[in-house]
Amino acid sequence: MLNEDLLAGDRRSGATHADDRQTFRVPPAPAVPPSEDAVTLLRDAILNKLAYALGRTPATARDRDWFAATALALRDRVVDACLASPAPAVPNKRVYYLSAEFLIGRLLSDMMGNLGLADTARAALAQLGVDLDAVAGAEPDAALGNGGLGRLAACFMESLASLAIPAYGYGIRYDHGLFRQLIEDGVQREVPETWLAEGNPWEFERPEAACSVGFGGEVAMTVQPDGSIRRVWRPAETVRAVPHDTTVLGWRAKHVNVLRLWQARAEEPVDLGRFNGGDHVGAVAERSRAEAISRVLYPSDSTPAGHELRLRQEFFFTSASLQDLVRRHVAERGDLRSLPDHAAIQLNDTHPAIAVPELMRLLVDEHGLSWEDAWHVTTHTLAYTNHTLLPEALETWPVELMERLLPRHMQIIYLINWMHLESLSKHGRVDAGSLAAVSLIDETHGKRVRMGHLAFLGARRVNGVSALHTELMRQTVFAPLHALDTDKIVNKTNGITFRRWLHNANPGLTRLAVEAVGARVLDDPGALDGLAAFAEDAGFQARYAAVRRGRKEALARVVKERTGIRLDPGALFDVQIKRIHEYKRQLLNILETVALYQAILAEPHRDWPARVKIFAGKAAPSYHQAKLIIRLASDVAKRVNADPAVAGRLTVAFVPNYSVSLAEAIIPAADLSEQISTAGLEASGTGNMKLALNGALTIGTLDGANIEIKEHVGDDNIFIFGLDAAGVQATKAEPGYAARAIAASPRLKAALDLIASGGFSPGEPDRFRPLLDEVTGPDRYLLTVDFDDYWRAQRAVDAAWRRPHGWWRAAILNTARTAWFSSDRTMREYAEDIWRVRVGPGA
Ligand code: 26W
Repeated sequence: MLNEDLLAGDRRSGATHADDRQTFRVPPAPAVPPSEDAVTLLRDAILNKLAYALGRTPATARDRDWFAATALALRDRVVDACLASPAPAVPNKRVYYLSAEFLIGRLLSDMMGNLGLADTARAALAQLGVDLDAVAGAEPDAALGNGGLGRLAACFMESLASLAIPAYGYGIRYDHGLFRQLIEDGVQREVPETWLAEGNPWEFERPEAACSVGFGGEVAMTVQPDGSIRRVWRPAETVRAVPHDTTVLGWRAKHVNVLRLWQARAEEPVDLGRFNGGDHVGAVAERSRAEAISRVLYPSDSTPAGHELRLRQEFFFTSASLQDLVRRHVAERGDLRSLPDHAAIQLNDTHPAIAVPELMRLLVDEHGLSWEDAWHVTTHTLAYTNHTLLPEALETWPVELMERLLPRHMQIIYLINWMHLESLSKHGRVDAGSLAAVSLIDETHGKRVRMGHLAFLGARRVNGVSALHTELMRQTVFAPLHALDTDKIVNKTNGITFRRWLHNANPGLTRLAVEAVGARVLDDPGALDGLAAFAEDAGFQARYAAVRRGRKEALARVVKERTGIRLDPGALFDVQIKRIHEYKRQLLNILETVALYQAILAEPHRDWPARVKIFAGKAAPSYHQAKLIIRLASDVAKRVNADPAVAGRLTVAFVPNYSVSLAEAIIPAADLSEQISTAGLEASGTGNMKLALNGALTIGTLDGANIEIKEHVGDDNIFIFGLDAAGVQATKAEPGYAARAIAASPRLKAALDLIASGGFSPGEPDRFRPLLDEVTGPDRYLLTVDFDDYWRAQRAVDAAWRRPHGWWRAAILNTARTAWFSSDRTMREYAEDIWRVRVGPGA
């Protein structure tokens, strides 16, 4: 078995093979068909794994077995790439990306693609009578995340490896990822997800690198020989953190990083004292309590659960990760005061914000640094990314809970806060009243620790994820802190990895791009702009449209299978795929669907273009309004799809169990991308980028990264509507806006009335009352105010769709002009401005 160090490029006994390694290089992906030898070699390796690692024969092997055998054979190649890497054993600086979520999805095509072995693997399996697509379909999604934040972390990991930036991802190895969504009579039901049920061929368990994480207990004071006082935390309980490493392979296998996910285990599997005393159940109770920490992902990305278990999860992975990187630094460099020169730690939102006091504790209590030195190290090593300004999503923890679970950390937080407030009042920079706004403790709802403020103070840089979001951070939630340090907040607009979201998800479009602008587009997404020259070319347009058509036919098969609904691939595919949330306004889209349905019924002889409305997304299990939105979408689908009067013109489908894999099927098939959040509320969005790259036109508000997408694709190639962020603010200051907007829009009123009269819930007119009460009452998300302009923009879409030449021109220009949204660009910016780490060779 390989040891940790080999894979991590972290070989302590270092120099022995360094020279050999320099001479090895994994060849780039072949542009020519795979050689017979390569196919035979891989075929035999797969057969070997099937027999000796899985104990199966080809005759009895299921797709899942072929998947595991193929993954294991490819994993060997990744290890070879790692051994052949020219990267130094001890890089000058490493990036550590701490995230409670990594929404990875499947890894097979990612690994094959980056190894350049996709065609070889297909041919190797074909020789065994096995279909690669069936094998790939047998891989479960690693759904260790809720949505945007988790998927972003996964894209970043892939880009870091592709740029050869030495990096570790650190997170939690949840036994159960995001729940599986069933839709029964329009109602979401959650079923546990079991991605590990048949093992995980990609990971290496590393028991030898485990460490212990403490909880509870008390803080003792000891007097040192020199008379100084040292505080020592004596936890009441410790939990074992066992790392599981997954290799993260960069494009063309040039570099390999590690994603290290921690699993919680009891220190002792059974309490022998209790066991021998006859208490057999009690003897294992501790074990369940410890192991609960990595049992399941919290399924909400809108409101913090506030449970003690969640705080235990956050501290568990943060502490284990910091202990791990501190140990590595001490082994390699000795003195922890040089940590900022060799490590950059990125906090993905506030979930790992407890890193601020934990790093201080490790440095001061465990390694004997002075408070001043430790604070310097901490604030020059940590950086923090904010992903949301929604007030209900900002994390705070009750002081009482923190004191009980993490007593030493609470002391450190108080001390950081005291020094922070002291220095401000000493310099006369803020009056006593404003101190409350910058304090780490919020005293307005009981005493609570503000995790965003804590992360802000502990970080050298704080970033937002789109230009607008960063500006709003400065003006709203972080305004008081920003005023104290105006250089700290910077923008880093999100990105997506093109390997997954273009090359692997849309091989047809990728081939077309390679033919049109050359193979260098595979290495340099900037080359996509060469497609602009073909935007008007009728022949090219026809081929681009044919690729889309193929993907729409494939999606239609998936939708038929999952919902029974038949989609016409010739229709405009209008998609809204994302978590269900009121601010994302799926309800606005449904209202427009109802209004369109009514309009077609009212004017059946107009030439309505055929449109298919596709929805997919999960609602947090306790988010009742979101679940009701799913129900309404399903109920509208039921009536509309059954009504012969609109057949062939309007079809509605809610596709269950949205996931990374389903996104990979929907995105290349989309004609229209719905990005219609209330302006100012979507921090960035990344689905918007994936859809635009694949040539869907956006209908959207001036929110998040939509604004930057518009700047890149041009005003003529996007449909913008609605209030901007300033308009939203102004409108909210004038109560009664909803009633006025409804009175001014007979179309909106009719749609609301049809829902309220039970038009989609026969015999139960009150079914959607809570949604209607929100929209007609407070309308916090301004659906009523934006409705008419949204309707107008949708009719502009209809008009554009009727002119295919113009439509395909715009689609091609979207693909050509979205290269900037590559997460390689985002990672380069982090590397330069935040981490100050060198981008590796060849990148
Ligand atoms: C504690 C509950 C909770 C959990 C997760 C609150 C908030 C979150 C995340 C911060 C929500 C999230 O995923 N935000 C999304 O982050 C994406 C990546 O930056 C952005 O593209 C999305 O706009 C943003 O909603």
